[in-house]
Amino acid sequence: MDTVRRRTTPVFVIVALGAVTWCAAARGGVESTSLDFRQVVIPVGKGPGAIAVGDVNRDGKPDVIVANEDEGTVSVLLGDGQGHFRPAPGSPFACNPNPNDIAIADMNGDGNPDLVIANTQTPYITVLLGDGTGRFKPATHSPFATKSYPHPHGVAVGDFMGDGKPAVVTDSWGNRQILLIPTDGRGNLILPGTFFPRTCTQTLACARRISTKMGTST
Ligand SMILES: [Ca+2]
Ligand SMILES: [Ca+2]
Repeated sequence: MDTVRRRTTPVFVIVALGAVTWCAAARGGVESTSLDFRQVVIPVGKGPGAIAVGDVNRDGKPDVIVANEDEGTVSVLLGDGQGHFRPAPGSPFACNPNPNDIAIADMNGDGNPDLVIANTQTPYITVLLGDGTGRFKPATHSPFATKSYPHPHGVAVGDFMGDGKPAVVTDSWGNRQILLIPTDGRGNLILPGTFFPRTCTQTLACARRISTKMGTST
């Protein structure tokens, strides 16, 4: 039976900032190192779980995306490159129930990073399109009802089809398969996608079989 992931606390994320100090004595060749860490606590939504890192506002500094599982939102925390974070305008953003995993990719080809979210305990994958400032809104047809069995848990994005468009992979845990879903390059998933055959043990063979089904070549 699948486990329902629920948390009541905490409602923050912790970032540990560290520095390593290396010392060498002038005499005797004694060497030592010390570690200096400080903790930064950042409030987010209820039931924080999956975390992803990407530069969503395109300022060259990494930002943090947190899935708030118990309230169906994602918190977007913009980093200043010095270990400090502030919520993006409009954060947190609604992303449907039980966000369990996050992938960051440009789903509509506008150069701005977007979010792809697996909504576990539901059949859905949610796509939120970014405007390059840290704000997000749902893609036109989001959320997308997949055939994952019993439901998605994890999600990743890549140009798996070699067509220049992002494709989404998610698990189908109940039948020991992976589901590959192409997109239209405008932020929308093209369903139902194709399952990796459970009998397929060689990656290249799998890719060829999937490409044949989808009418593309490897
Ligand atoms: Ca940034
Ligand atoms: Ca985009």
